Amino acid sequence: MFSKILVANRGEIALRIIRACHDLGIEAVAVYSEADRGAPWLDVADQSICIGPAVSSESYLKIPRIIAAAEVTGAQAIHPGYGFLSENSKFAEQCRASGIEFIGPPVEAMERLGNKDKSKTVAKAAKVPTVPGSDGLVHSEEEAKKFARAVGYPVLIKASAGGGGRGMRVARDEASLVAGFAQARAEAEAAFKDGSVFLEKYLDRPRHVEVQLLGDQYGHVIHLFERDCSLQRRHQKLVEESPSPRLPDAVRQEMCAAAVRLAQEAGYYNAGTCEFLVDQHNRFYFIEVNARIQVEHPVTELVTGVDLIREQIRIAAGEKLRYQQKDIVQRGHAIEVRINAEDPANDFRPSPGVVKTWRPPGGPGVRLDSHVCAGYRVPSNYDSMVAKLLVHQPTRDEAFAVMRRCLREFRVEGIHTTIPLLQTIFRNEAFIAGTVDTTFIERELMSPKG
Ligand code: MV4
Repeated sequence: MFSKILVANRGEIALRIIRACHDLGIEAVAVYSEADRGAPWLDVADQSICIGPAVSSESYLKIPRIIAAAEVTGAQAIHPGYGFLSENSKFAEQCRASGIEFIGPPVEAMERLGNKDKSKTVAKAAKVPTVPGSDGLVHSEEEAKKFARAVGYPVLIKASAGGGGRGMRVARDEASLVAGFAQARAEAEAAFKDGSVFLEKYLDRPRHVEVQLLGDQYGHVIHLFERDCSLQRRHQKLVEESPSPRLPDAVRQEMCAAAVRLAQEAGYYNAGTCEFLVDQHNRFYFIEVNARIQVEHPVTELVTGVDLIREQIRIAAGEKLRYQQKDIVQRGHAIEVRINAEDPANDFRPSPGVVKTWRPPGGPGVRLDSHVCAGYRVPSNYDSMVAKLLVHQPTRDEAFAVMRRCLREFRVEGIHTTIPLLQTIFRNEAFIAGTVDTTFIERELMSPKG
């Protein structure tokens, strides 16, 4: 096992990883940018090193600085968290070249699954259902038209390197296909320096369900059931829960087994997530793999009792998986909400600044993952998430009741937060009934201009 790990991230996930290190008796080295100097999670680490200015490209994304920080502190491994360098295979490769263990999947699996059309090929090889599509990249307008005529409109143009909805266009007829094809390519080229796109049949009001995976370096892969992340706004998840409401158990079992097959096909190990879209007939289709730990991982930790960060570290150190599939059960119901420093009344404008009051909720079955305390200044340079609030209860109804109580109890002053929006969501009939899809927020909860 490692004796010292460098945490290449900030905020709540840095704190979460530092805590997991300490639980394993491992020292944790934190890195920080000038904007995060004096931040509260740095005190929890055993050591901290400044790696550059506020702008991420000069600090949290600067590979040579992070490797150098690991080298000078004698850290044997790096945990990348989520975002930043977490899915950068070049970073994983440079860790390997420097003799530092990257706490994540192997470089080869990252490359195999790193873009959407390649990962779809892997899915097909593993007999995992995929959305009917163009079977590879579409290079010309003519090819796009031919495909769309064959499968029928609407179709979705997707950037191969895409993420967060960027480089994605719905086309409902040939005119919008021609325009969307050019737009998607330009957007993907600008955002990812890779303008390649492919086409899929557009699914109407799908639900987003993802399967958590863990695999060791010896070919043993298990799933830890699913999370439903259908409640999103502009590709930002707001609420995640497990189990997925109204998902028939037979479909759940099939989807989880499919995710395991895909990971095995790709030679994947460590933690990862297989994302699916589920249509109104509960048919599921693979869309992409997230080759990292995700923001919403604690939902799975609550229902399964498995500490995913701890397992990531053990797996990276070469230990065998300590769970068999039969050991993993979904117990009760867990829900997570993301609390952002944004103003919902003002088009979700970021609301950085000093937190004057921070009085979080508590009680049985309540978990708060946050790096914030009273007096903390939320910087404007990074993601605006200030807390993840989770509840774990025997039933979904009880989880909702406790979440409503927690959202009422949570008092934050000095910055705006998304708490009022979350209060509205947890009073919404369709959400309570468990029938929401990925288009719900925009269709039902936002004013026409929102
Ligand atoms: C789709 C889709 C409908 N049909 N693919 C959005 C981001 C990317 N991860 C995949 N996405 C979608 N792919 C087909 N063929 C609808 C979406 C989608 C979506 C998916 C998951 C969560 C939220 C979403 C919001 C809008 C659209």
